[in-house]
Amino acid sequence: MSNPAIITVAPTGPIATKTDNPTLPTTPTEIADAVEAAYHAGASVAHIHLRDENQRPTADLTIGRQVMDAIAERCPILIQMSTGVGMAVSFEERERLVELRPSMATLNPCSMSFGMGEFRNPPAAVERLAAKMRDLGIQPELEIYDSGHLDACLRLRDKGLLPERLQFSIVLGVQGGMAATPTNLLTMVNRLPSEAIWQIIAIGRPNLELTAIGLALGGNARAGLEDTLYLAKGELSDGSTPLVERTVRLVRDLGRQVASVEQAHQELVPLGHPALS
Ligand code: KMH
Ligand code: ZN
Repeated sequence: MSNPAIITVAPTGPIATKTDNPTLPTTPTEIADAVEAAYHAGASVAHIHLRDENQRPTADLTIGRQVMDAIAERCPILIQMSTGVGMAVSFEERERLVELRPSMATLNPCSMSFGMGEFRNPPAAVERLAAKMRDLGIQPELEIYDSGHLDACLRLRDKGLLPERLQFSIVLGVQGGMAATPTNLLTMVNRLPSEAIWQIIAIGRPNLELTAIGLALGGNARAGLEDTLYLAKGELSDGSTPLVERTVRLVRDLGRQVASVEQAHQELVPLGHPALS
């Protein structure tokens, strides 16, 4: 029997606004409500981006604490804080977010073009953040948007900056990274270390097909408005919950189980971060 599928909800992201989808949660209360609904639908991890009062991405620690507290009041879901934050926020501000001690946080290993923007992750700064996460016992989720990003992660591991068992998000469909095709997904999955934990993040239109292929291959899955604003062509999703529910159906139709928070914690946070206690 295959491993239970861990579903991560990504309710906000760094780019969309309420103009793009009026149900996009941006305030701490809206984000926590969206996460709670996704938890009840089957998500066991919440990937969190923070926004200020003008909906702009922010690494403000007070807002971060408010969001984490509001989520913890509502449900025991694992929190994976985005250190990607948004293109206009400096790396120095972004990296401070790990001081909030989420169970997990993303680690973006390389700089790249990102649509018309520039996503800056200089090598020395990435090493510094990886070391900080290691020292704080925060599990990194490695976001790889191109095949060389995997090699960069393996070099970080060889320098002792990452845990032995690596956890990847294979991000497909960002303009500046790999295209969202089944061939690219298979190529990346075949190159991962055999014991690695992984999920696909498919941006935009191919989100459903590639999420289904990833689940069929034994990976985990991510769902939410960060990755696609639509449930079907021309049909905006009413928040992230319908996208999580769709992923739950895919998991079950494929004969797999949806991981509980406890199972996700056991799989993803091997050091036993005190987040659940
Ligand atoms: N929206 C993702 C493709 C992160 O969260 O660390 C990029 C991102 C990275 O937001
Ligand atoms: Zn993100």
